[in-house]
Amino acid sequence: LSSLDEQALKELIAAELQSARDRSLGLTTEALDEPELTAQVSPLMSPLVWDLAHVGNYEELWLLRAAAGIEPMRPEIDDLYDAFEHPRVERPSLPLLPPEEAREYIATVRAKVLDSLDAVRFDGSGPLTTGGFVYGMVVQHEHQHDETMLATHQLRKGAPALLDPPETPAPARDTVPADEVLIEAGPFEMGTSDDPWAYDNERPGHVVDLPAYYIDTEPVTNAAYLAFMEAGGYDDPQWWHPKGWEWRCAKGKRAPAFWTREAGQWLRRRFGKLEPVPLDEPVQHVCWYEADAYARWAGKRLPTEAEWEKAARWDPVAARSRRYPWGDEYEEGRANLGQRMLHPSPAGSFPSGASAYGVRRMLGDVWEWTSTDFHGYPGFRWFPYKEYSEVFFGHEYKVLRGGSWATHPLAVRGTFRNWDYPIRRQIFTGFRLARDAAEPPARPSGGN
Ligand code: AVJ
Ligand code: FE
Repeated sequence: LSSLDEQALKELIAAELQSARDRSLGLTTEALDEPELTAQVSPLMSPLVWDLAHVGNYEELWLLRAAAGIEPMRPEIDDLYDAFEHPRVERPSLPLLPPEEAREYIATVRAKVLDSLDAVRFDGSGPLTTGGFVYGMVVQHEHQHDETMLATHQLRKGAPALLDPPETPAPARDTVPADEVLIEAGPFEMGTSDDPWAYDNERPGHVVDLPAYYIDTEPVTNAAYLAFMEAGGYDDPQWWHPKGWEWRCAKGKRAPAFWTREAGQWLRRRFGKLEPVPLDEPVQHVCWYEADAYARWAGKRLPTEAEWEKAARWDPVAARSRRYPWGDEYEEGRANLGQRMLHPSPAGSFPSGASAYGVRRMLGDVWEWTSTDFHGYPGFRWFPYKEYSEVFFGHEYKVLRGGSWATHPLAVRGTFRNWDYPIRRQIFTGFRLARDAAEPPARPSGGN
């Protein structure tokens, strides 16, 4: 990105806006009728047609009004699509644009964005447009909502509306050389001060000094998680955080979301289809409390956010942090990102995505819970609006890292931070484990 001249960057932006839109329209296809698009499948989610018009309204606010100085097109609908005015549970009862009108509105916004792009300067006219930042923000925003729409599809009951893409050749796999690697004590650079499309919460770059620790080379698999279940993990309060045990008892949970047991076999419902739980894929749809309980049972713990990032980005030989685990440039085929399949990949996949330390699949497959609460880095300043991240800082949210199979490559990097409540399971989330290097594992090799 930083190496492109303004013209080339604008061409890339136009192409990426288009591909995000193709994706959004694919998730709200006309194969879904109006009742499907306007229904609320869960109080946790918006109707799909809300997400669709919301991405267009956000684009109008930031790219037409703020960046290009164009008059509001439909100021009367701003309130409907303001996520802070109306929590998700209220959205189905709002007078939302019906699907056809929503598609028309977002297409009109887009046409005006492309018309005005030439005239907007990416240097000198202020931080919003420097390096194309606000365009990058809008592309990432649309992809974030596409991932949210995938979670809505996953929660939806009834016949499948999304189909697995045609089988592509299985990604290269090999055996994982070791279960965990040692990350030696020492400082590393966390976050970034110069990534042009990084969010405010990824900034500023700062040095963090960590004691030595071990981190798993791969996310915890379904097989390993099943061992925890079969060992009675859901029935033993000693493994659980007190609030986690409360959650477990109140909700009566005994397995990851979307799992059911039939005739002695564990099945999962994935986008409307029941299938055997694939043992070698990372466990998905577990909340922070489940990840935390598993970790305690395995004699380990969740990594802190800083431990996750050092293992993913730090190159101890060059003594610098990389943008991606494998280097500074995104390269196709090194991670299961971008909805290339509708599930995580099996253990051993994407060996070429390993970090300098040999830690694998840090990006893609499943978001990973960390033990860290969501806070601003030292010197944090909100930009360009407080409601992207600052209003969520505190002790309520846990940080998630690395993106999932549903995350677009432009919407994640080694510094990217996501967050959610510790009880949430509809997101495409798993975890990996860590432990202090100073102490031996409490159980030999844990469950992983
Ligand atoms: C960064 C994924 C927590 O989707 O709720 C979307 C991003 N901000 N619209 C979300 C976001 C405004 C946010 N997460
Ligand atoms: Fe949004």
